[in-house]
Amino acid sequence: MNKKRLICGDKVLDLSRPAVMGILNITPDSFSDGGNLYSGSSVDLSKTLYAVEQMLTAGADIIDVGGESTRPGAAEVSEQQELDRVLPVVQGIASRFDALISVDTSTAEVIKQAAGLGAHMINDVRALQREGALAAAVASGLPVCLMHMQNQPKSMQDNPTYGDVVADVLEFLQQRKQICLDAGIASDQIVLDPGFGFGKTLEHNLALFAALDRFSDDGSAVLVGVSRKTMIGQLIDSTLDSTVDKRLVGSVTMALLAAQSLVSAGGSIILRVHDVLETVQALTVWQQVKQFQDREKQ
Ligand code: YH5
Repeated sequence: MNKKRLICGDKVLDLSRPAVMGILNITPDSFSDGGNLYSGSSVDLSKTLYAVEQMLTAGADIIDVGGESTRPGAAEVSEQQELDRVLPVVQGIASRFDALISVDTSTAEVIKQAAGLGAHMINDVRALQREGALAAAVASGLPVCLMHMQNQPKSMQDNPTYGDVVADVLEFLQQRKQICLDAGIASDQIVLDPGFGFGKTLEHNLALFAALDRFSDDGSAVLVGVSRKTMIGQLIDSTLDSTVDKRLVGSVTMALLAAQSLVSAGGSIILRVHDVLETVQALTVWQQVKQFQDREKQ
């Protein structure tokens, strides 16, 4: 059963309505907001905390801190580099804000140390497949998001192929979920994510999007990350792949559609977005209209 909440250490994330996860990219080279939290070659903590404050004021429910760029073509970072980027930021947020912090990492040591500093959730684009990651997640006692990715960021967009993309991705996530259950993570602490843009063509992404409700069939909350991604550009203009800064309205539209499809299926959703204010505004308007409509129907 979907309990409609996650137990995140000393905090609870309410999933009885769509939750918004604001993206905090602590990488010098990230895809849409690369390096904007950097001064020279190191993370600028005061700029970063200001960005966090902005997202919280705009209504973010979670802040997702990531120190590895996973955009198509990106090279891997070393463990030490990731630790150096992520830990001071997790510590800074935890000590200054009453915020729910998620860590976007696949690295066991980052999971361990971030949890020790007060992180509340583990978001892993490699679904805890790296050496030691599963054990570190179990030991943290925190909820986990398992994402599907075909191949690795460096080459994932070269020629992605599937038999049946929805069946293949569902099967992978169910397998990974079972492994987490066997390792002792509770079912209602596991979030599933089809991994939009991670080793997928536009066709693959659209097929997964149309089948979003199936990812919540077993009661799992679903995380959806489409914000500013290539698929939005392709949908807006298939010849030009409109540039990243023109993808705001498309991103918000897609977030709202994802929320609608999961909510009407009785599921829970976390939306991972760059544009927190705009996404929260769309969700709020929708919810108020829906409340009124539901009342009229009684
Ligand atoms: C996600 O979807 N994404 S970071 C591919 C792109 C553009 C942007 C051009 N972490 C997700 O934002 N975690 C990232 O194609 C994530 N789900 C979860 N759970 C990469 C990113 C991006 C990727």
